[in-house]
Amino acid sequence: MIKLSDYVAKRLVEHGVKHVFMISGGGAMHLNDAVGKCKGLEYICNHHEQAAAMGAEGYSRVTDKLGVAVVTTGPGGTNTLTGVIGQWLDSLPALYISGQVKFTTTVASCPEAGLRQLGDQEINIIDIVKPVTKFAQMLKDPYQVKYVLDKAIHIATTGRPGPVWIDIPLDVQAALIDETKLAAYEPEAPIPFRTDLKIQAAKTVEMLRAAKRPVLIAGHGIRIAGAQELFGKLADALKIPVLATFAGFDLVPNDSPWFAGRIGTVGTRGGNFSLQNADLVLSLASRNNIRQVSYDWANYARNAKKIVVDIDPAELVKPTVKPELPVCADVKDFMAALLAALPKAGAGDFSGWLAWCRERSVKYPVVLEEYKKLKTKVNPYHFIETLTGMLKPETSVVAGNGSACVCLFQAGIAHKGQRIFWNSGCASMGYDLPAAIGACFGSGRKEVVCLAGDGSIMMNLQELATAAHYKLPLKIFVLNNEGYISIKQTQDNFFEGRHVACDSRSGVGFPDFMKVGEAFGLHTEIIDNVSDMSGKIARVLAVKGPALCDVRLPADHKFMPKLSSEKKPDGSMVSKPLEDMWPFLDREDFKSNIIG
Ligand SMILES: Cc1ncc(C[n+]2csc(CCOP(=O)(O)OP(=O)(O)O)c2C)c(N)n1
Repeated sequence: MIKLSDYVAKRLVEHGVKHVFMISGGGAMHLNDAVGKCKGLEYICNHHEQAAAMGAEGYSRVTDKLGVAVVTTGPGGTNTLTGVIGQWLDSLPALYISGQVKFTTTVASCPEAGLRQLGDQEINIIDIVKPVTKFAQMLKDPYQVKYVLDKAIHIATTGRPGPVWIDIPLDVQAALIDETKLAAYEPEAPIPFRTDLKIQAAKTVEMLRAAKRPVLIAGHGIRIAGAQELFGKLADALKIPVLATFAGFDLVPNDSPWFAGRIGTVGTRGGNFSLQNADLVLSLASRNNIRQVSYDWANYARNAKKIVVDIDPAELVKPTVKPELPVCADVKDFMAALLAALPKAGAGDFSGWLAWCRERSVKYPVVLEEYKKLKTKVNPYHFIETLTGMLKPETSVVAGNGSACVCLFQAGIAHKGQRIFWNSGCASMGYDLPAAIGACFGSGRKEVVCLAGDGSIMMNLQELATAAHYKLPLKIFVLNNEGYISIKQTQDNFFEGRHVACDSRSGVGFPDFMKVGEAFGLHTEIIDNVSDMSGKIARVLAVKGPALCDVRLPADHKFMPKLSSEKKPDGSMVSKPLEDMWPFLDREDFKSNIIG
């Protein structure tokens, strides 16, 4: 006989799980004990369940494996929600195991009573997480433990991945079970796609041959499918411009001969000019979200026929982008079929078009010369280009919301094979530090660079203690613009510059980050001018353990270029198409970038 909690820990190891992000609690006491004594499992203690959830995500993003978090009843579960939602939206596999009060004191044991709570610190977590997980179940029958655990892990990691949740009452956690009598889970055979990939691939080749200006869009799903290498092969075979997406940023290294910019509302001019002049878009495993297609989605690649490949049929019939050729398939299978269908010489000679696209990025660089000449403080684009240019491919970069991800997406240098990521769909402040901690454990404690806004880091500041405790080689660069610049810009654009809840003058106070770093026992550095920026970055990177660098940015820097609405004289706002980014180009110059 074995205690159920010990079986759970053992089974996790059998599934290849090595790390568990965990915060202890009375409601999870048997689980905590089991994880703690299980050989082959290392538990990582965060200081907030949101951080544990985001840590599990960062871990999953660098390992391409399941992230696991164990939390307690009540707030232990509810604290994770923002992390869970991020994984739901960005399709990342994560398993949550929560402790629950004894079954006889759960509301679930007496649903007819209409109670809010029966047990101490009880909350019905399953009903709360159901809409944002692929599978969520309270384990009531101890003999179902293997079935439920195996099923949850299977569901989390197959198809379009996502988070799953198992809630285990205390009495079930403690139950003794006979391992030989456990119900087993046999995954159902996947429903075969009705899509005939040979036909779809042939159609794609036909459309490529008919095109003059095709582009390839690299979506985050390529990584989810484990198809990065195949994608590289496909790009080499097609020899057409490749555009990077917000969530798939690091799939296209800067030195790729096919790289033609980054697209979307905070993309680059080069990327968006290429997209908007295309006559064929082959979109691979990108969900074409609003940040990519803009609110003016009717004008998204308006002259292009669109082939959209997605594993989730719902993404192919949504109200925004309407593909001429929707392909519901695992992108890896589709790419293999396309490569097989493609003639040796590719689908045509697109070298002139490719050169045109690549020239746009040279003509309209993100990092302007004037940024490099600031007398005091540093410009975030200049800083990020310099920092990322100095990194080794094996250093992962994790960013939070705001300038950290926007400026990184626009100006960052991605090296081949490097992991650079943030959460796109949830875009929560507070993501950077805990996800970077998770990435550090996932990469075997390799160096991780964390880019955090001064606003964002405040939301999970307690995790500096986690970084310090585990002596992680984490290099935290706080992009300190004395407030929420993302919000300030919106208030400047839409509310005549009335600042509300975005900086110290409007209610948001900040600490001295050097002192904060010191208080947590981190090496600290400050970068407040360009003169020795590279030297100081190098110093931070050379630190063995965790370091915090306070990077002083102007308090009024702007995201540039950026898609903005135009305010008409009557006060109405008009959405601009993606190619017409702010600051608006001189009209003649603008027109010179529009073909036809
Ligand atoms: C949890 C959460 N609350 C609020 C927001 C709305 N929001 C988006 S960006 C931002 C400001 C972020 O400030 P900071 O991290 O300093 O980055 P900056 O915009 O200054 O670059 C806010 C408040 C959010 N994304 N997430």
